[in-house]
Amino acid sequence: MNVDYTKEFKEVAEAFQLEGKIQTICPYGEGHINQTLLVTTTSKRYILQKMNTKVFTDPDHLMKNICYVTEHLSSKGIETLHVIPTKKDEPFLKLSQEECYRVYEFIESTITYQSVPDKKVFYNSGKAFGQFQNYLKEFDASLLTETIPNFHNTPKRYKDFEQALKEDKMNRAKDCQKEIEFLSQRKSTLGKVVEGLNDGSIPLRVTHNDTKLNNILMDAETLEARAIIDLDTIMPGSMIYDFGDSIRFGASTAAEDEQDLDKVHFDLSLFETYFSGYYESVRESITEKELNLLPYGAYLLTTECGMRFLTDYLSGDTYFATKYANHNLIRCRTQFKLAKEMEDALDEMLGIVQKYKN
Ligand code: ADP
Ligand code: GN1
Ligand code: MG
Repeated sequence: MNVDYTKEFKEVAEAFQLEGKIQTICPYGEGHINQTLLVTTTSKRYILQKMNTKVFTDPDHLMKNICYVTEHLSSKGIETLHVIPTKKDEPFLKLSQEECYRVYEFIESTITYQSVPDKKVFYNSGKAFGQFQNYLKEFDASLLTETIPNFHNTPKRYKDFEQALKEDKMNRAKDCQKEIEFLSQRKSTLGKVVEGLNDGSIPLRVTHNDTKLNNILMDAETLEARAIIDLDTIMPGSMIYDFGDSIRFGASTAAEDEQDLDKVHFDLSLFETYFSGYYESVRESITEKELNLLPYGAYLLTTECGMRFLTDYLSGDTYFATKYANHNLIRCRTQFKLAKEMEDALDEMLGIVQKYKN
C-alpha cells in the first residue's frame, strides 16, 4: 500500500512555525523508536517526529528536558538540535495523549552513518561523545526528569526478560532456546555498574544513554562531528553506558540486523579507535574505576541490548520498530555473537586501556 505522507502529515506540519510552503513530507532515517519524517518547504528542510508515547509516556517533561539541554548547549555556542515551536508557541503539538509531534530544524550538510565507513569517523564520534559528556558536567541534573526509569538497569532488564519468558505470550520461546540459554548463563555478570552506582564507587553523571553512531551527525565534508542528536534519553546515568553502547554498535563488522552471523564480529581495532578519541576528551574527569570498566561496559551494553531485543521478541514486538516477523530475534543474535567475542577479548581491551593510560 502506497502511503501519501505529504497528505497524511501536512496538517500536522502546518501547525508549526515553518518558513516557506510545504512541498513534500517523506519518511527519513533509521531510528527504532520515533516516526521520523523529512519536511521540505520552499525555503528549508525540517525533521518532523511523531513521538513514541508508548516508550516516552510523559512527553511534556521529555520536551522540557530537550529544551533545557539544547538551550544549555546553544548558550555555549555548541551546535545542537533546534526545536521549532508550534504556531501556539508550544514546544510540541499534542493532539491527544498518544499523538504528539515535534519539529527540529534539519541540520544541513551532515551525514548519519549506519556503520563505520572509516576509522576517522569513529574516532571523531568517540571524541565528540566524550566532549558531550564534558558539556553535560556543567548541566544542572535537578532540572531533568527521568524519561525512562531504570533505562540501563541491566539486572532489572533481566527481570523483565524473565517475566516475558514466563508469559511467552506469542509462543516464541521454543524458537530461541539457544539465546535464552546464552543469557541465563550470564545472569550473574550483569550487575557491576548498577552496584557501583548504588554504593557510590561509580559517579552518577548526566549522560546521553543512546550513543549509537546514527545518533551523531558528522559534517559531510570534513567528517568531524557536528551535532549529537536523539536527546530523548538524557538522564542521570553512568559514562560506562555511553561508552559501551557506542562500541556495541560501531565496533561491529556488520549491521545490527545482519542475518548471516558469519559476517558479525567484534573488531578490536575499532574498539581502540573509538576509545582513543573518547579518552582524549574525558581524560581529566574519568575515574580509575570507570576507566577500567569501559571494556566490561562494551560487553554489558551489548548483552543488555541483545536481551532487550529478545524480551521484545518474546513480548510480541511492542517496543522496537520491526520490518519483519523475527527482526528482533535476528538483532538479538548479532548482539549475543558480539557479546561473546567481547567477553573473550576483555583482557585485550584492558591492555589497550592500559597502553593509553601510561
Ligand atoms: P529515533 O529515536 O527513532 O532513533 P532520532 O531522533 O535518532 O529518532 O532520528 C532518526 C534519524 O533522523 C537520525 O538517525 C538522523 O539520521 C535523522 N535526524 C534526526 N534529527 C535530525 C536533524 N535535526 N537533522 C538531520 N537529521 C536528523
Ligand atoms: C533505540 O532510538 P534509537 O533507534 O536511536 C533504543 C536504544 C537501543 C537502540 C538499538 C529509547 O535507539 O536504547 O540501544 O535502539 N532507544 C530507546 O539500536 O530505547
Ligand atoms: Mg536515534
